[in-house]
Amino acid sequence: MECLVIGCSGAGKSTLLNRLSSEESLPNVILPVLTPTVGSNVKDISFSKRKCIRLREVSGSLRQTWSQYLAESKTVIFLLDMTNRVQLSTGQVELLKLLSNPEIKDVPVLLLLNKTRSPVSLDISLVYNIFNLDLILKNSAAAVKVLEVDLSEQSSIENILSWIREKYNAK
Ligand SMILES: Nc1nc2c(ncn2[C@@H]2O[C@H](COP(=O)(O)OP(=O)(O)O)[C@@H](O)[C@H]2O)c(=O)[nH]1
Ligand SMILES: [Mg+2]
Repeated sequence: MECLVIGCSGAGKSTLLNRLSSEESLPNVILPVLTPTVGSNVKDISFSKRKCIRLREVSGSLRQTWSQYLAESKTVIFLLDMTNRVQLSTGQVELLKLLSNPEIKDVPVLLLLNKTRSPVSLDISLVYNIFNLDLILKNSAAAVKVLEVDLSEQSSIENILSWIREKYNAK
């Protein structure tokens, strides 16, 4: 069962797929500038014992279709770009829609507050306040784990990987 990777355009979905599926170890890196994905994009991560998990990115421009992928998804990773003030309200609406969808009930969600190492990243507590994030999480039908990350950092990638391993029971 796939892991659905969603979030507004530029939030870091393709970067996440690339970082997680990379065969190399995961040092801190300078991230390349990517062109926006149009449509959907898949990458596989391999674990030992031939366990393979497919990550499916569906672009921000297709956000009306995100919910259609829930039936095939065992987990969801939702990214929010902490440097993009303009996009945050769209992100909030989409997150609310996702978490109030009846299909999300048995689907664990990983909410990534991304780009937190950027000098123009918003203050996390401010985002919690503006977003009413605690309330959103409290009322969510899905189990939501929140991580503050920066995809350039090895430690962030490792934290994301361990969440995936736990949910798929993969070593
Ligand atoms: N500083 C910083 N930049 C990031 C991070 N994640 C992604 N980016 C950059 O944000 C841009 C958009 O990322 P991309 O993965 O294409 O976003 P997508 O549209 O959600 O697939 C790219 O130039 C990435 O290098 C991050 O954690 N920190
Ligand atoms: Mg993309």
